[in-house]
Amino acid sequence: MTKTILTTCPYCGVGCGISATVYEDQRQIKINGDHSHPANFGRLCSKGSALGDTVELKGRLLQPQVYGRETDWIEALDLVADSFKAVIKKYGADAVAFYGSGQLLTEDYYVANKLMKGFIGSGNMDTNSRLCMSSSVAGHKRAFGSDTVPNCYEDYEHAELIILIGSNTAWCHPVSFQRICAAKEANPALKIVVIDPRRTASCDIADLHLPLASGSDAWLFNGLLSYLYEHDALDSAYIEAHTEGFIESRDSINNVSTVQVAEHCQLNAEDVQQFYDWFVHTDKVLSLYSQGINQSSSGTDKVNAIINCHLATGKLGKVGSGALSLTGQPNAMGGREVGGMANQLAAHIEFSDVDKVARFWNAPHTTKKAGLTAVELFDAIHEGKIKAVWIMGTNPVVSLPNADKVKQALQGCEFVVVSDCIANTDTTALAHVLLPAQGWSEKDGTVTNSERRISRQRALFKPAGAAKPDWWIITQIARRMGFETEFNYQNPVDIFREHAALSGFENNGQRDFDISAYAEISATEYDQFQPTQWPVNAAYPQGRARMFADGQFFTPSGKARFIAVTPRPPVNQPTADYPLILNTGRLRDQWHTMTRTALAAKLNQHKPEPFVEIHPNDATHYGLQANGLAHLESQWGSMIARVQLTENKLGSVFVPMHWTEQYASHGRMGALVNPVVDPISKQPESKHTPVRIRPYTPVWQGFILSRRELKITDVDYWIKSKGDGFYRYELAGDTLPDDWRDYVRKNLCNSTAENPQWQDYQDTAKGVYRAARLLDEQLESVIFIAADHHLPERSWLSMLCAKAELTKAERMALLTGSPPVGGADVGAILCACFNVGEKTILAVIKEQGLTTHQQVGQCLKAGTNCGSCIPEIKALFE
Ligand SMILES: Nc1nc2c(c(=O)[nH]1)N[C@H]1C(S)=C(S)[C@@H](COP(=O)(O)OP(=O)(O)OC[C@H]3O[C@@H](n4cnc5c(=O)[nH]c(N)nc54)[C@H](O)[C@@H]3O)O[C@H]1N2
Ligand SMILES: Nc1nc2c(c(=O)[nH]1)N[C@H]1C(S)=C(S)[C@@H](COP(=O)(O)OP(=O)(O)OC[C@H]3O[C@@H](n4cnc5c(=O)[nH]c(N)nc54)[C@H](O)[C@@H]3O)O[C@H]1N2
Ligand code: SF4
Ligand SMILES: [Mo]
Repeated sequence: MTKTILTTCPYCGVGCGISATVYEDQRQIKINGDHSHPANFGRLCSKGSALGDTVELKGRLLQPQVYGRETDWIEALDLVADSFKAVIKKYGADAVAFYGSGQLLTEDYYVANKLMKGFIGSGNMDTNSRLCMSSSVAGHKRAFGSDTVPNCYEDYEHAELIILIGSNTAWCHPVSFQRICAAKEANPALKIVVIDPRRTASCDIADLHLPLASGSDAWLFNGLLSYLYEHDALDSAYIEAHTEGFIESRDSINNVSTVQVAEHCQLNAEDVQQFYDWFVHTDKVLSLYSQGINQSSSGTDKVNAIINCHLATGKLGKVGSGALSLTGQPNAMGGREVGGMANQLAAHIEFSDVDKVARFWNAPHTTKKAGLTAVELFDAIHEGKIKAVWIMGTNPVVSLPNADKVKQALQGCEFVVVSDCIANTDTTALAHVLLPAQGWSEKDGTVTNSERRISRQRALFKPAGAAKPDWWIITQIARRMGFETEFNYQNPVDIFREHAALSGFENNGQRDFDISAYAEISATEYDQFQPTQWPVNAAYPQGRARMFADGQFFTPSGKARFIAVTPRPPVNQPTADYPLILNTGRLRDQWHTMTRTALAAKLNQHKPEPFVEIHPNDATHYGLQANGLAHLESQWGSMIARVQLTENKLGSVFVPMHWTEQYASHGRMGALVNPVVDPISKQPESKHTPVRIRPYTPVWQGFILSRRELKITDVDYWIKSKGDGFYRYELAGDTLPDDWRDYVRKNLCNSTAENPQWQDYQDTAKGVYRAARLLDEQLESVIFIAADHHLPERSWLSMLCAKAELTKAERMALLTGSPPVGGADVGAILCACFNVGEKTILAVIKEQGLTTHQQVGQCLKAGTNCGSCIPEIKALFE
């Protein structure tokens, strides 16, 4: 029996609609893009397309646990409610905290915030959005008087100049990137500027890449404002009618020249000039920005420096023109709506209006003061001021800066509760109570994407094990804490109705977030909800695509505010001890701490191991070899990563944020990141930490490919990666085992009853050992050991692991690690959708004389589904 259900992707803030064909009996789904969804019109990226591979039950948290023991819901809920009550009674409400996530659904988030702020009466509800969007929120509020994203995705198709600022859209918002690529193909006059210290995949379509010095964006945009003024490019009528503070912000800038800007930002003056000229001479300019702007100790100022330029030219909230902060998480925007952040109340109500919320909720103890923000909150846990914490849908031991301190904080905390859908994460490892949450495909509710569009996530399967929806778990605790009537919801639509009603409560057009049209929504209407952009109220019953086109803002005067920005460099500058700048960010095929994407073999092929990108000259300077291992260290912590040489900026290295202790022994990069925050938004400076680097030279290196998952322990460095039908382990050791055969027997064979066929080969002088085990003609496992990183490619052997039977030639060639003559080695997989390797692509390019990625697509299908690999395919032509 199959059924087709429309739902929304649980990954990035593009918020793509999915049409899922569900095979309930087998717990399987077939994923397609939803052609009717206005965020993606049927397109999906590699991560969305691979969702079907992440719904397996292996590794799921399926039963509540208290102190390491499985139990039922009643014991777990009672324990959590009683423990929170006891702490509050003894130490006060501010001794407890919730730490939530932009991956909760709006309904979950709403009740968590209501419980903490309204009924426990503390502001200590913060969220991982603090690490993500808080600078944008603060910047919006300063400029517009409200946290409003003015523009919408349709503007991609109308813009004449698109500026990507600190955003690797190609990898992080791939479907938006595809829309921009299509817009450029349709209109070759559309110009794209990428502003990023790194050369990223997004630069592939750039007419101009400005590889500015890390953290120097405010200089660049202040320079632009000055240039607009000097070149008579202001929209004076707009400034006069719709803004305030222009003179102050212009005067604060002091007429910087493009040459000065270029010098400061370490850019080419002609390039800066070109960028400024395009801004001046283009009517429809769209700025898209993300974490290269937000994650900074002056992130809020940078957001305003960008918005200032749009206000000065009246290019805001108009068709094809404006500023659009790309939200990261699927429900980062929903979290802002419900007041998920410690300094915000529900429905975009400020603390100055707390009385409104308190009356609406009938909650006289609603907190009147903001709570602690993420970094402060975990510091307070570390200091013992917060004694009980409940973490929901986030993995702070990995993702917070100074993550070793976060780990210590939780280790020392009296009572740690974690709700997650995955059993083993670096954070669940430290919990006293684990609450199994339903994950995507089971839960039901709403999310809001980057363009303010509310969509439904719908349940596809019956709940797994004893897992419950987050809203249910939270309301059960609330009821046990004595708030039965206030949390008496039966299903998500009850909560959504209340959320909608609060948005309209005593609003009178004063607050941007107003979805009061849904205050009485019926269960059927909620079931059939069509993706809609807020506000949705009497004035805009069908929703509203763009805001502020009329020049009306939510400040007391109704005018937008210019903010005078004095650029500041990142707080911690490189020193002789820590001479390099560590930049961190995302990869195309992994989502954050990999708890879900690492389950999909397809998504692990692109980049299977934590790595550090470094310029070849820096690598030489620090004695590093390509593909060797490196030890990175900051004042706060350390890690080990594989060296990748790239045309990175000199003096700067890049490390992906994704690896955890579940998948790598030394890959948790959060340990290194400086815990410096923006004074206004309190967002951490995750893109800039001084570090040092040196080669890590173990005595041996090697890899194992095994059909069975292994438990590899006595080794100094390991990583684990799930492949298609096998597991891959990369290993390194500081001491040689006495006997490799013993080592192999211990680590690779877990049953003496097995009677495998062994082949092995040893060259002790060279430090080489290789062994392969066959079981019934199938390759069961291989191990390759060398004195350094010079080992055969994994791709051919990986392919053999997935084969039902090896040919004689393959068996003969096994221990060489290379295919027999005529056998195919596909190389590293570039196209995750169709499993096409680099070597295969290179071969057809050469054999058939191909010149475009479209031709490669015609031959091999590579790049024709999600398109995320197109930049890399194009790079092969060079
Ligand atoms: N594949 C994938 N997609 C994702 C996610 C994921 O985990 N994986 N996560 C989602 C989430 S929550 C978020 S927040 C978004 C983030 O989306 P992005 O912000 O696009 O992603 P990042 O890689 O964190 O950082 C973007 C770029 O900022 C650059 N940068 C660093 N310092 C500076 C600077 O000083 N100035 C400028 N201009 N740029 C700088 C980095 O080099 C990097 O290329 O992605 C979302 N999409
Ligand atoms: N150095 C550095 N640090 C960063 C960043 C960076 O660029 N550099 N980026 C920052 C940003 S922008 C972000 S958004 C954060 C992200 O960082 P995190 O939020 O820590 O990362 P995730 O892996 O998304 O964690 C989500 C957790 O929730 C679980 N989960 C999934 N669905 C559900 C659900 O429905 N209910 C519950 N209860 N649990 C669920 C997942 O299994 C996972 O354990 O990292 C931040 N940290
Ligand atoms: S772009 Fe990819 S990850 Fe983002 S919502 Fe769409 S399918 Fe999901
Ligand atoms: Mo994020």
